[in-house]
Amino acid sequence: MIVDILTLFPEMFTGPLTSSILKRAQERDLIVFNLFNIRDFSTNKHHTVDDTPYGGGAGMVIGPEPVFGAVEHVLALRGPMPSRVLLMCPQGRPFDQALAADLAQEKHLVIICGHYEGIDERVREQLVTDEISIGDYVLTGGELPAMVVADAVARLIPGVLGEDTSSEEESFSAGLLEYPQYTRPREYRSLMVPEVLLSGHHEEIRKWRRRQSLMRTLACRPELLAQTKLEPEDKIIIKKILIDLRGLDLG
Ligand code: 4GY
Repeated sequence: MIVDILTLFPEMFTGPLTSSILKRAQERDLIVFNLFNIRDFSTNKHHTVDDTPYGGGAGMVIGPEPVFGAVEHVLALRGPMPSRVLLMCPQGRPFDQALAADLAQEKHLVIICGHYEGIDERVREQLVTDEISIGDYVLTGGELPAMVVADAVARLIPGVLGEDTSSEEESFSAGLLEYPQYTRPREYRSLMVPEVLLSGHHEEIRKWRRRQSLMRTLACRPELLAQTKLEPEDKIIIKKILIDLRGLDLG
């Protein structure tokens, strides 16, 4: 996959793209990240990209000219391949794992990062295929959201997390919160690892983890259960959890 990122602050991406998993994915040619400075596509003599808003108001708006220039440049570079052009903005579609999985199927992504008060509306109308929001808060620019999307998408590309990730296990846990994880030592400051995990009884461990995932999801994010396709055994486990809770005495 090729990911072309259009930004006024390319240096913001250096850390995330040159560390850890994203670094290794690029070394293995599983993903290519290219950074383009929108300012390089300004054609005026001081290379400005923003201007005061028509109609008045505070702040500055990034004009259409350098953004059209940058997007048309990367689309021409990549030739006739299908591209998705993403704009990171609070009014976009809420980003979630399903959207990440959809984007991970693409050959070419372009991510436009706005800054200041916003971007000229004609960019949205003419160039953008997907407006995406990472959450209901306002940031100073689209750069951090672009990194969030790039990271979530990259780890879904086959080989990026290594060869031994089971997509069967992934789809089994899809839509549920993760179960608790432990490693050595078995006892730390008198805090014990749950006995079942030391037992070597693989079926018991699997059932314990499933129950933990369901309990966490019920407690922290019950709305996720409505969108999740549960296994037949899950309904039984949830009934048991609810029966156990009914007997819970808080004193
Ligand atoms: N939240 N999710 C977000 C954001 C900043 C002004 C347009 C968000 O995705 N993007 O807060 N973006 C704004 C700043 C220009 C982008």
